[in-house]
Amino acid sequence: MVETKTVTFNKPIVKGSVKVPGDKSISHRAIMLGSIAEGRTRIKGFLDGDDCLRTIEIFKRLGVSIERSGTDVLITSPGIKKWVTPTEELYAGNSGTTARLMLGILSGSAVTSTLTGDASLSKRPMKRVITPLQSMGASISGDEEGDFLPLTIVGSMLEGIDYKMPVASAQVKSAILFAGLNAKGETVVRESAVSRDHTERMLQQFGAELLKDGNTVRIQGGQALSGTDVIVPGDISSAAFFMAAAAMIKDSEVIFRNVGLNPTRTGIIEVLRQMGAEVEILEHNGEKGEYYGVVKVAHSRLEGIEISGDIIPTLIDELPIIALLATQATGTTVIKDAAELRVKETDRIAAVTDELTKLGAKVEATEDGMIIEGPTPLLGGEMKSYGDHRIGMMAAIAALVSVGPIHIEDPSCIAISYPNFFDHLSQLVQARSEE
Ligand code: SPQ
Repeated sequence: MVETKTVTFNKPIVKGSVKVPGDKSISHRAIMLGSIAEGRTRIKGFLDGDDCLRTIEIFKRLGVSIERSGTDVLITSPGIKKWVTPTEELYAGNSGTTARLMLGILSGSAVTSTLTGDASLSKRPMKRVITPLQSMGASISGDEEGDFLPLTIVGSMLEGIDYKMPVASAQVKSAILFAGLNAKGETVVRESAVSRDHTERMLQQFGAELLKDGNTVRIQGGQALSGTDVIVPGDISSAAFFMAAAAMIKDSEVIFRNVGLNPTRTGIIEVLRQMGAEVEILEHNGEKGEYYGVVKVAHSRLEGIEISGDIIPTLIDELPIIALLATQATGTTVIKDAAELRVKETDRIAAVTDELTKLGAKVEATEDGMIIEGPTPLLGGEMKSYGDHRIGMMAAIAALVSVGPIHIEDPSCIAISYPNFFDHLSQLVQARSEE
């Protein structure tokens, strides 16, 4: 039987401060690079969510020693050249990042392995990664189409390529860079718009040399990495749910401590400001590696805006919660150039449109986005998560502005990126004193 969680509030305000868990994208990459590198890597602030734990299990099967104590991780690796051939399949669970980046890493390793995933991940396209990897000489085989997991990868000697990416995707870019690290010669990746650059930053932290020039990244193959220390800042994609709550609920104000401020991820801050919310960066830290800081978000009157073009990759995972926010803003919000949403853990354009429409919101799905008219009062009711953490969290935040309770079907998926989400939700919500 599918679990249901009822979330209900009576005229709430959100107030206080919160330290969201570690960044999911950075946590994956820290485990990956710590395992590719020879020696010891210590990670602090690791996200102990389901997806990142899958990445750890995969490297353990490849012979890497990984000890975890909460959000501290110690990796001791013999280096990619000395990994052992796994005796079991490598299971990526629900994690697209694990699957796609592992394809790039395993292609240039010395082991043969089979990568599998859950039902949702087995429907997500892998060809976008397989095509460039095969042109580097990778041996990847699967079903007839070769687009979906399970896939078998025979580690091979790869050749560098010069690749122009058809979609702005950090997963595709990272898979090629990881393969390029173990290929002969130079690998060049050209993006149409800059996607999150955590792989580039962390490769440099582990001692690799790479050149970044606008939307182009170049890496020389054959560079050996050595273990290092990595500090993972809080995930701005997780913070975004409470940022949106603070922005849309009258009298609310939330301070986010230690939240990641990498400029390839801060599109949500720009959108909140453009819509009229009060956003203040109280502290900005970090020189090398990742930026992080303290951010305050407070309510103000919100207006609909257009969100399209180069900003999309910097807030792609925030679009479900931005859609909910737009239902509470005055006027029309248009989201364009976001067709990628259709190939996430679920079709997020269809899921957001269907679930918000059920509550009485005016949301129209388009091929590459959504058009939302606001403000509309939201009713309570049943909302499906579709096993997608971002849709599950959007549903819980909808309960803050709906007149009746929200019953979330299958809320457990939220643990993929935010295991203590409901604790933080109840800590931040306060009852409004009678006016
Ligand atoms: O790992 P997964 O399942 O693909 O995670 C998602 C998410 O919402 O958490 C997408 F469904 O984030 C991706 C993101 O959309 C994580 C990611 C990364 O770490 O490199 C990059 C983005 O995907 P893409 O396809 O644009 O590269």
